[in-house]
Amino acid sequence: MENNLALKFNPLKRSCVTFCPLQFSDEFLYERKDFLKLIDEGKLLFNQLPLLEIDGKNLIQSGSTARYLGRKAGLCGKNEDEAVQIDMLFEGGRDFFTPILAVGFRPEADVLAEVKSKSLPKYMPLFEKVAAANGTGYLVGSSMTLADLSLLEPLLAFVEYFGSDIFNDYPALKKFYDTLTSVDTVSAFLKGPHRQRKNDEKYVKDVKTVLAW
Ligand SMILES: N[C@@H](CCC(=O)N[C@@H](CS)C(=O)NCC(=O)O)C(=O)O
Repeated sequence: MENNLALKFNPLKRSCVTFCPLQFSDEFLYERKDFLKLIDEGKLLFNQLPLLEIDGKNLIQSGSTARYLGRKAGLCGKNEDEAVQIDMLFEGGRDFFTPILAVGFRPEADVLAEVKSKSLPKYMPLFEKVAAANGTGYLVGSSMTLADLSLLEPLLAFVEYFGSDIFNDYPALKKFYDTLTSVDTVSAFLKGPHRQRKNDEKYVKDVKTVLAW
């Protein structure tokens, strides 16, 4: 599949759909009028971003979108039991990730302090247990799934902000991180043009402009 995906992001720029091993192009919105145009065109069912244009469809809701791509890429499990396990972990990974997205919209130091004192102690031991019990370097089964991508996103962000000491008490998560970042598609993504960087002032300003916050 070649370049037949357009991801219209502005907020949620680190959404895990960008890890999907399919070719895509992404478009960012910088002006309010471009957001209103998408609404006028009837592309945004709930008048919200992100939007994925694929297969002649306009997909919204980041979770639905990720699952759609995940199914296409064979990342949603081999049977119903695996699928529901992957889905629960996928949602848990998103919950783990959400607080740090506030960086720049609230003072960075406050957000990071909260992540350190609340999110990390809550979720790291839980995901450590899952990764250790599975034992393969992945969360479910012995190859990459949507659950892994959902957890990798917050871990990448935490390593960026706090360094790899976050793994000091979590050997299975360290193995998970090393395994995932070595998967060819992930490694290529991390080095490639689609990888989004930390929120900066310009990004926060653009989001506020586009969404009229
Ligand atoms: N549940 C939705 C939430 C989408 C959402 O809240 N989008 C925000 C940007 S992060 C938005 O477009 N807000 C504009 C609005 O609600 O007017 C998803 O996961 O995609």
